[in-house]
Amino acid sequence: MKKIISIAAVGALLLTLAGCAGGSTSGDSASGPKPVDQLVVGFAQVGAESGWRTANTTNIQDSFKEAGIELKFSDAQQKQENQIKAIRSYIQQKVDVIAFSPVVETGWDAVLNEAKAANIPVVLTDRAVDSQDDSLYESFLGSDFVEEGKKAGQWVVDSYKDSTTPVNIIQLEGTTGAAPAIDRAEGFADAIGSDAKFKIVASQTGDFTRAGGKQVTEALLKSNPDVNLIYAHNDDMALGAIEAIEAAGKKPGVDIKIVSVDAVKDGMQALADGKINYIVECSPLLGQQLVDIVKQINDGKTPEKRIITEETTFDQAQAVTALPTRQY
Ligand code: GZL
Repeated sequence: MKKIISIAAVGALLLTLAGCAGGSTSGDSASGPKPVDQLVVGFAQVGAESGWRTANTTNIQDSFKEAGIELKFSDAQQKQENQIKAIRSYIQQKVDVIAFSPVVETGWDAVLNEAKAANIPVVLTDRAVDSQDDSLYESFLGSDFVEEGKKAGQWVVDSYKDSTTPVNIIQLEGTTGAAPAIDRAEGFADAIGSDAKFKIVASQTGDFTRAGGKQVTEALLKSNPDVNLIYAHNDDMALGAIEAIEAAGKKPGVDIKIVSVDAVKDGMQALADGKINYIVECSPLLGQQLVDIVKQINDGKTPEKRIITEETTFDQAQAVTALPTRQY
């Protein structure tokens, strides 16, 4: 009888230890933090729709390589169902942390509850979700998009402060339902709402792509020939708009002013060349901060719930100065 009890006791001890080796890196597991070089992170990226996204992917992959942490990576081609599939795959693989940039704000509670049930912490990077349950993610790391829209709108208000005629604006929106699209529109409207001379005569999504920006601008210029300014939610759509404006025989930055967001290299070059008038920076360099959050979680620490990145703005002269040392 004694022999059976001792075998049962050893079995129970082994099960307890095995239980700590599951998907959790949280400090509450009896086994404590994992060695950093044994951590595995699953990252579900939006896609490769823009220069910003490419820079974001490169920076995250380089940061995890430098940290010696395995990064499983997936590109959802801007489709939510692909991101959800990738997250489920990471849950099956029992990764230690899942990180992703939600392509749109809604529709994540189910899969995030599956990650929670599997005791796998989730970190939101770049874009946010609209879930009411903020226990579904450890932290949000990214920009304040409303503030970015306000900065863009404030430049418009300042630039036209002496104008007494209407200022007709075309808005090129980002991906429908995406946090940056929703919030950049909100911030911009707040800023220009102070004066009725500013009129958004048309607003349409170009899906954050150069092709989308060109196609939408071509159509909207035909129906709004007296437009004064284009507000693009990202540089790629602004660059597409430049092509459409030039094809219409007008001078971008002069006949039709352009305000954009991101400050990626191609956008900064157009700004320096005078084809864009102002760019609000949105930094894609989130990799090191994401590595730090993963390490905090592994050490059983609680990261800040919302970590906002530092960003600035550029006019044409500042772009000329900044371009030579631009990282992305
Ligand atoms: C913003 C990011 C946006 C960029 C676009 O943080 O989500 O998506 O502004 C990118 O260039 O496509």
